[in-house]
Amino acid sequence: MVESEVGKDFEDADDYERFAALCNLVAYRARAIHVKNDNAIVAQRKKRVFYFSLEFLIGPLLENYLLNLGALETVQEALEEMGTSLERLSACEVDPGLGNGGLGRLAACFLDSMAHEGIAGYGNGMRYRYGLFRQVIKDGRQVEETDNWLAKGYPWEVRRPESAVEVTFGGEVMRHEEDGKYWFTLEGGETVKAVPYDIPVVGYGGQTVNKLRIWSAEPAQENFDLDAFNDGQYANASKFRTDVEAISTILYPNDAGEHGRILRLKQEYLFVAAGIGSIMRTFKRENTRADGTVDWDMFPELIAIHTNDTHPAMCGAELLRVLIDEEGLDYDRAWDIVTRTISYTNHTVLPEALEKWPIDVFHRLLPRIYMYIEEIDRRYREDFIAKHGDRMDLLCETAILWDGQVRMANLSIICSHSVNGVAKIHTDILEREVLNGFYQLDPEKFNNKTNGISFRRFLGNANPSYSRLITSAIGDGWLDDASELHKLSAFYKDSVFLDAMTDSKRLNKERLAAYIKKTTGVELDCDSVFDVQVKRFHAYKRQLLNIFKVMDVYNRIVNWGYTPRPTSFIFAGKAAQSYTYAKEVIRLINSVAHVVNNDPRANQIIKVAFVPNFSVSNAELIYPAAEISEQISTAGMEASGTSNMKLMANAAITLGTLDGANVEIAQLAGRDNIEIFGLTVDEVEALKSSNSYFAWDEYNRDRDRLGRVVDELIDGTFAGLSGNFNLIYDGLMHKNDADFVLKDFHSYVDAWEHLGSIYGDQRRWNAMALANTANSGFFSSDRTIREYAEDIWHV
Ligand code: H53
Repeated sequence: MVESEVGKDFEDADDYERFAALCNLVAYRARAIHVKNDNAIVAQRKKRVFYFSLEFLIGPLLENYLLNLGALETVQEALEEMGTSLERLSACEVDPGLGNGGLGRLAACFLDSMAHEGIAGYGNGMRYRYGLFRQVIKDGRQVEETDNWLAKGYPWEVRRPESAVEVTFGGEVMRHEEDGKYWFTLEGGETVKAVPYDIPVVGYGGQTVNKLRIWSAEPAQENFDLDAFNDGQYANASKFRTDVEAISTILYPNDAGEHGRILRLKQEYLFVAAGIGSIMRTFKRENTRADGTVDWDMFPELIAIHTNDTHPAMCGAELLRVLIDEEGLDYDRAWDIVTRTISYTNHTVLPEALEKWPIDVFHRLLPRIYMYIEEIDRRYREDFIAKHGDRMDLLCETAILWDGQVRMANLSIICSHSVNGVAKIHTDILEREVLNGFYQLDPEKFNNKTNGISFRRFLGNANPSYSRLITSAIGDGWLDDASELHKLSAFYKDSVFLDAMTDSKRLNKERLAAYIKKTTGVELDCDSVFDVQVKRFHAYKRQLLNIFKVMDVYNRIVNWGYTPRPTSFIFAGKAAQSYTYAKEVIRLINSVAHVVNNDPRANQIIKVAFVPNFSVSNAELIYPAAEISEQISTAGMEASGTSNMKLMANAAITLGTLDGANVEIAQLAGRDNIEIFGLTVDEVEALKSSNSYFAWDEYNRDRDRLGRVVDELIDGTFAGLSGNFNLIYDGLMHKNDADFVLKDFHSYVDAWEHLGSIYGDQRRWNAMALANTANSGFFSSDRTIREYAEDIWHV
């Protein structure tokens, strides 16, 4: 293979060439299965599911695909025999940063699970030229560097120029009339060619191979300006190209936050229009009758389109446009097809993440789509007034066009037959508050689908020593069906098993410690507790609360002779480039690390490490080594969280608030096996609505510990690396601590100390940790996908 791929002997090829040859071998096999699957889908008239998402954080694929194809060990052994190793070749694989965080990774886990469940499920996304920025830390600060993930090419993708779709922006809508009939066309505007790249998605068991299709924007025509070139204006000569390619150049680095740029709207329409264009082509090919007519009734029977957050909200309007303008269906028939085909998942309650676009911007960029949105909105209002004329309050909450803006969440909901949240408590909050208007009107539309994760990747691939231990005890059926992990409950009192857990964790801690030493220079003590918080930086996720705990513990060690359980506090995560507050928290953590790690009075007991550039690949090193899983968001704010599930599976004990999926983790693992603290959702809501919370009261109540930590933000204690932390101080003390960090501080530190007091009894600790793994199977994305398939997609 190496010979035919790179024209060299295996001996002469370098690691990357060997790696690429191995990928091609796997992809070759995968594509053969895919073609067989595709033929069967057509023959059996099987329904297809299209998962539209602006983010797919797929991670490195090689080891996962070898595991799924049942070839992992064989390949490992073969490579050893050839004088190299899988580990060595895998290290060559890029980690495509085509997503920001939870939402993008969830989409990737769903692809894996759809293939495992034998569903014909396809991802539809964007092929960003540059993925999410690479994070480096300089003087404690996050600095963003370009992620040129395609520099060496990407061995898994195949470019499919023959399947390109033309997409038009701008232009003018013209009305035509003949014989009492009228219709509209879009004239002029800028036409862009969306070119798809396909990446195989290999399901566990090797029976099903689906694909992820990502779109790249290219000029529809080569308009090279020869005159400009001859004039020496080289950049101008190919300006037509750079303008168009800008659409798929970058991933917006926002996670559950604002997306206010016009280019973002272009991205959203590009991948929606291209995806629907390509679905249409296939549908018509397979459903055109002998007389040339198309069997449109079959459309919702054979196709489900799922919209991940509001980013693909235009799916409804675009499908409507194609069915009416291009295929000549009447409005009512087309609308019925749209609403039976489309479904929507909401992933956040943060108001700033529910996208809104100014009508004038929208109208100018997408005039025909805007007309359809106007018509959807007009009919919605008409229907509403006929049915609930006395509830104008509900109409202003639920209409699409309001206050000069297009409300994308409302558009998504109105075009969908199903709306779901991503954890029980999140769906409750949607129904009770955020989307209550829609819920009152149509409660049946709402349902919950608690998120899940891929156990094969995040336990099987990521944690070989623990996986081997589990498999030796209960067999490897858990890879296929994670609920089999329940069988581990037979080992809660098995001292041999429990002691083996310590050995496995130790190996993983050493592996992580070596990585941290290499990337940060910080040396961790593998006898200390590994306390881990890894996720995006966001005020509501309260990394600040965690570092306040560290500052307090440090103060007490240095001043009061306190001896806590020795602990390594490990953080990782990126902040959106423009999110100054979150970036300040990163700087604070690094500044505290700088002081603590260099203070001989404390650094034998505690250390702080910030792992730079959190990504799928280093996440796979971090989860297996974790012992405490920090899930400490302000109650009501984290829709679900998924790192909580990955850490639970890897035998870390959750220290968390009753928020997101933590609530379900507590129920499943049992309250004795997880440490819950802090305000509940109801308490947060009560404090907010009564205006009875005052940050200064918390500060004054405890000047010795909490007050001191707050003061240290601005008194120079941690200013050594790059200055004080006035912005954070202001947020707490002058903006009244919107995330209740001070309020939850004491219950949080007490809860942490309680966990530390248990840790000394390793067998007790491991039994608790094992109860977590044993009860984590519910959080398999296979289960989540089965629920989507049954309740929403009907496949
Ligand atoms: O989606 C995850 C949730 C998590 C939530 C996250 C998310 C994004 O990553 C981006 C945008 C958005 O609206 C939500 O914050 O709680 O677990 C997957 O559902």
